[in-house]
Amino acid sequence: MTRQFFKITTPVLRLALLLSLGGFWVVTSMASAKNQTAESAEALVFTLRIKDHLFIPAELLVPANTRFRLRIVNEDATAEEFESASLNREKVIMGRSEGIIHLGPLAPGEYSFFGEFNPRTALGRLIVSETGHD
Ligand SMILES: [Cu+2]
Repeated sequence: MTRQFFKITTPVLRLALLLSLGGFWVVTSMASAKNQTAESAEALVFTLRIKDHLFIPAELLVPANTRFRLRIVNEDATAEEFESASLNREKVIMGRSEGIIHLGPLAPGEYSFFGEFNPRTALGRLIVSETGHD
């Protein structure tokens, strides 16, 4: 039901959505300018939920060329494994618990991931977008 919301096709809309979601990131990145400190990178967190063997949102917008943490909250009772060949990551998240994956800096593009324990339903991707640099 949130699918329409995340099916953003134009770069301008994607950028607008990214900026609205990443307001916190904008503040921290402006503060650190080009020499991003470990501290500001640690402050940037994006959350992905697992519910009914689906990733929510199925498309997650994140900034390019920036380190960030992907927090994965598994609301299902059963374990799931986040897996992505393009991100070179896999992590088991037990039922009703959460995990953190450190990612980036990533080049702009789309990086697919899936839940290895429910590969037909648990599908998603990171949309990595450039934002206007200073
Ligand atoms: Cu695996």
